[in-house]
Amino acid sequence: MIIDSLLQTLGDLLGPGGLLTDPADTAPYCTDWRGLYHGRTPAVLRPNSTGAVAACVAACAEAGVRLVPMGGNTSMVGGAAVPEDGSELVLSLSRLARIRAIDAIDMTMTIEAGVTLKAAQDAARAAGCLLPLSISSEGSAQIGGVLATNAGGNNTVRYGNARELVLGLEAVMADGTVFEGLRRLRKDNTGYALRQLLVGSEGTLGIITAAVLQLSPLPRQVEVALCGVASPEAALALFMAFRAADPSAIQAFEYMSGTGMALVNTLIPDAGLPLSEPAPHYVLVELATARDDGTLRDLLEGVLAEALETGGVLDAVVAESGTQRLAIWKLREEHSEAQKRAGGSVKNDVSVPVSRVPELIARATSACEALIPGIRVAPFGHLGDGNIHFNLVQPEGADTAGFLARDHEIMDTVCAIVRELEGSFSAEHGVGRLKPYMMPDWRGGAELAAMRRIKQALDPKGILNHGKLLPDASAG
Ligand code: 2HG
Ligand code: ZN
Repeated sequence: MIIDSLLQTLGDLLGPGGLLTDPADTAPYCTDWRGLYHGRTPAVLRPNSTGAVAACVAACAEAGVRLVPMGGNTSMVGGAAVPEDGSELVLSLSRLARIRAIDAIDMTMTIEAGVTLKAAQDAARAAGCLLPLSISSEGSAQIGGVLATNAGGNNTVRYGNARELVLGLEAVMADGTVFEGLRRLRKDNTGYALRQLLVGSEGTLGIITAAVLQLSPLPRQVEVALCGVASPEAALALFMAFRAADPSAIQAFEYMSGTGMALVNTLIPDAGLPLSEPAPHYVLVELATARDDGTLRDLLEGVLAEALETGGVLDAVVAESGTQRLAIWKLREEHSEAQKRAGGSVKNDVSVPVSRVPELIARATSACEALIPGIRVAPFGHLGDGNIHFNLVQPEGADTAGFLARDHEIMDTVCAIVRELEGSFSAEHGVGRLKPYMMPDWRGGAELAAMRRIKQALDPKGILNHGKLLPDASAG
C-alpha cells in the first residue's frame, strides 16, 4: 500500500512524537470548531522545522497523497476540514512555534506559523511594540492560519487586514521547495508579490511556515466604551461622530444586536451588562493613541456627551481600568461561543460599504424572519469596516438538525441582499469548504478562471487543501 510505505517514510523523517496515527490522537484534528465537519485521517504530521515541513510535502507529492495544512483549527468555514473518506493526511504547524526575531527599530517581528496570535501579541508588547491584529479566537488561532485566511478582526478599521501587515513570508510550495521570502523591507518592488498571493490562499497554493510582520507603536492612551443605541442608523451616526472628532483615534468600532448581547448575558458566566437596562443595539468603541497628552478621555466623553444629549446614544459606560476594558470586550468576544451554546446557528460573514450597514441589517432581518418564523437574528461585528457577522440562531426549542439543513437557503437569502448592496459573501473568514459553491456565482468568469490557472501552476497535482476555496472543476 502506498500509504503504509509513505507513513513509514514520514515516521522515520519526523521522529518520536512527530507522527500521530492512533485514532484517539488524530480525532481532535478531524472536527472543526463549529462541529460542522467530522472527518478521518490515517495520520497527523507534526514537523518541527521548515525543512521537515518541506520533506513531508515532497514525500506526499511524490506519493500523490493529499495534505490538509492545519494551524489552530479555528476556521468558521471548514478551512482545515478533513475529508470523511480518510484519504488525506493532516499537516499540523503547531510545533513551528518560535519567535525568530523582534526588531524594535525596524518595528518587525519574524515569527513561525505555529505561534498563537495571542503569544505573538504578547511578545511584541514585551518588546515595546504593538502587533495590531486582533480576533476573537486569538488564544488558539495560529499565525500561519491567520495569514493563510488573511484574517481581519477588530482593528481592521485602523490597521487593515492581516495582508497589510505582512512584509515577508516563508512557505513550502506544493513540490516541497521552500520559498524563502523573509525580507523585512517597506519597499521591495521586485516582481509578482508572491507573498500576497499566498496570504488568503487558504493553504491551497503553499504552506506558510514563517512571516515577517509589521509592528506599530504601542498606544500610550486607550479608552473603551460600551454604548446602548436605538438603531443601526444611530450606531453608524456615532461612528461618523468619532470619525469627525479624530479619525486617527478609532482603534475598533464594533456593533452588537440586542438579541446577540442577551445570549451572551444569559449563556456566558460573568458576562453581565454594565448598563442600567438592555438596549435594542450596542456599540463598543475603542480609541487609542501613541500620544501622551492625556486628552483621549476628553475626546471620548465629548463625543458621547453630545450623542447622549441628542438621543443618538441611549446610555453609555466608559471603562475606568484595564479590568473593565477586558470585561467590556468579553461581551463582544463571547458572541460566537454564546451562539454555539444557544443551539444551531448559521453564519454569514458578509461585508457591505459602511454606509449601507443599517440597510443590510434591516433588510436581512426581515427576510430571515419571513423565511423562518421565530429565528433569532443576532448580527454583530466590525461596523467600522462594514463587516457584519449576520448570524442566525435556531428558534428556541426547534430541532437543530432540521434548522441546520436549511443553511444554504438562509445563506442565499442573506447573500442576495448583500449582493444588491454591492458587498461580499465572505469578508474575513474565507471560503473554506463551506462556501466554494458560491464562487462561480460571485467570482465566476475571468476571475475564477485565473484562480484555477494559478492553482494548476503552483499545485499541479492538487495535493494542498483539496476541496477548499475553489469549486469542483465542473463548476463555473
Ligand atoms: C468575530 O468577529 C469572529 O468574533 C467570529 O469573526 C464571528 O462567530 C462569528 O460569526
Ligand atoms: Zn469577525
